[in-house]
Amino acid sequence: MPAYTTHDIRNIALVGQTGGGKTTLAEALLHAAGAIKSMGSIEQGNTVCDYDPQEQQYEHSLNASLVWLRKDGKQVNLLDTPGLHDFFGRAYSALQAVETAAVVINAESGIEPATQSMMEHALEDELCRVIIINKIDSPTADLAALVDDIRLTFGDECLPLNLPAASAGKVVDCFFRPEGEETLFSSVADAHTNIIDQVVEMDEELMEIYLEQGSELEPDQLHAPFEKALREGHLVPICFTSATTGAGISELLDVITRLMPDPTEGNPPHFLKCEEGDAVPVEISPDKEKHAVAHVFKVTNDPFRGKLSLLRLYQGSLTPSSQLFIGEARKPFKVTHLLRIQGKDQSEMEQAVPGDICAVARVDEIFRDAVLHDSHDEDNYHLQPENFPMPLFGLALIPNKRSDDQKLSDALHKLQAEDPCLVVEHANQANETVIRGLVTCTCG
Ligand SMILES: Nc1nc2c(ncn2[C@@H]2O[C@H](COP(=O)(O)OP(=O)(O)O)[C@@H](O)[C@H]2O)c(=O)[nH]1
Ligand SMILES: [Mg+2]
Repeated sequence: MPAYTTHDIRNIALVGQTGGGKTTLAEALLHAAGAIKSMGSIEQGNTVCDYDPQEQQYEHSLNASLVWLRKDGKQVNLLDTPGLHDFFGRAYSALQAVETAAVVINAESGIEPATQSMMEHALEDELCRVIIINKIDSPTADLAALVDDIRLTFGDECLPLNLPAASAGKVVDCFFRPEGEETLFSSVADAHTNIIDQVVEMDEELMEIYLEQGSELEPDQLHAPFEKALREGHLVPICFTSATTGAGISELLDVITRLMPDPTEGNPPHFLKCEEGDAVPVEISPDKEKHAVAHVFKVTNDPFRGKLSLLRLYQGSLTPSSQLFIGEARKPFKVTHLLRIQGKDQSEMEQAVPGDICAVARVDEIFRDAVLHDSHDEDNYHLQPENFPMPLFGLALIPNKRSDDQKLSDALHKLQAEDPCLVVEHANQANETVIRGLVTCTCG
């Protein structure tokens, strides 16, 4: 049995412009929680998330990576996503698996195109959102102006949960224990009042208590309205961090474990039963006694380790002996290797509970976006289609040797299976293979 329940799980995707510090932030969170002994860096090419040799060579994330940590009994599953526009499909796929999108903004460069896309996309997907302003150690960052800019661009519901301290190097909590030190701008008392005012608007009874009691509400009294405010987009908390100095990292871990939704919270996933041209919404609940229903949000093909399928379990439990159908297939496969993923490392799991993110190895028939289930009652179930950006650029490929045709075709189909925004076509007239992607360098 796992040492945690569905209520203990927090699923978070780190999204945003490349260079904002998402991969370093994941590393810092793992380190702070004791999941890794020392912190790797992008420059040394030894982070847990960017383990692919190409990622290390380019010093950019190219794939969504799954890592996990345990803090105060909570199981935090983090998906670090690529911020390059070329790989938005991979970032959007990761958003399908989580309750919370953590949009990372680079304090040096402010709001960038990917910030905008990810904020909008997460809202469309009805996810809870939190903004992380990273690189607060930068001497060129104007943090007060950035907060104003964020509120102007994304609305007044964006409110700081903590603030950078006047003496750089740490942040001051404005929510749990708002007795504070001097801050770089604004004040702890103002930030505290603004957050509480925003949260109590979700609950009339609490509003009355608040008006009688003043601002002495306990964080526990605020949990339900806080979660509702996140779910309804009425509140987008802002947290400050420096992934390299460690400022704000333990505070961010607290925010994740104490305030972010568990899989029974947040907005429920939209599953559809698609039959004879009709798509009817169906309810899925994070109940471990019900039939298992999982969605495959990522597949990778490793030449040595074979196919790895990352899945989010929405209902029921999984064990290595579970027998699962892939989509509408009549014959099930046996899970055998149910895996927990830590970057490139894998460890066997005895059981997955509803809401957890895990992986299944070496099942060639699984494809990205497949629904895996253990009863024919859930045949024809699909997760509502994601609004992926359309591929815009095309590149014709001709192998050097005609005899390499098959090799090229196999490699491209594997790539296509991994990236929802990559399309491989055969142009019959010209007898050419054409790949289409989001920008030219995807195809280069
Ligand atoms: N000064 C500073 N540099 C950072 C911080 N976080 C990340 N970096 C650096 O910013 C660069 C991009 O970081 P990375 O984690 O790859 O960003 P990602 O593209 O969002 O994943 C790397 O050189 C990091 O060392 C930070 O908090 N402060
Ligand atoms: Mg990265």
